[in-house]
Amino acid sequence: MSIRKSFAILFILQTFFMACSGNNSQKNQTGLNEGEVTSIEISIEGMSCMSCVANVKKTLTSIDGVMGANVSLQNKNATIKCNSEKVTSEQLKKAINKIGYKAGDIKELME
Ligand SMILES: [Cu+2]
Repeated sequence: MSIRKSFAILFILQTFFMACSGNNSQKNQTGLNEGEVTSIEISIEGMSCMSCVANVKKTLTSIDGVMGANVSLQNKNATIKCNSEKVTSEQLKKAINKIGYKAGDIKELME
């Protein structure tokens, strides 16, 4: 087999695998949309600037089961979209407290 040929095969395989993983993540997303998804609002004390906001957002979105987080400096809260089978609001609260802010009231938002 020539070197050129094996490169071509490698390229085809790579494209194939990339297409596969793309499909998988799409499947996962639709799976998550079929239920178990909740929106939670957690009040947060101690945020004073945009880097606090970014910090909280980064921490929340890195938690397994969290699909998205919107952190508001003005409202002193975070709106979190998550899979309730993977993550609890207590876990989210703990994560916020761990990085130096104070998580307070939790509100479950109706979709
Ligand atoms: Cu700050």
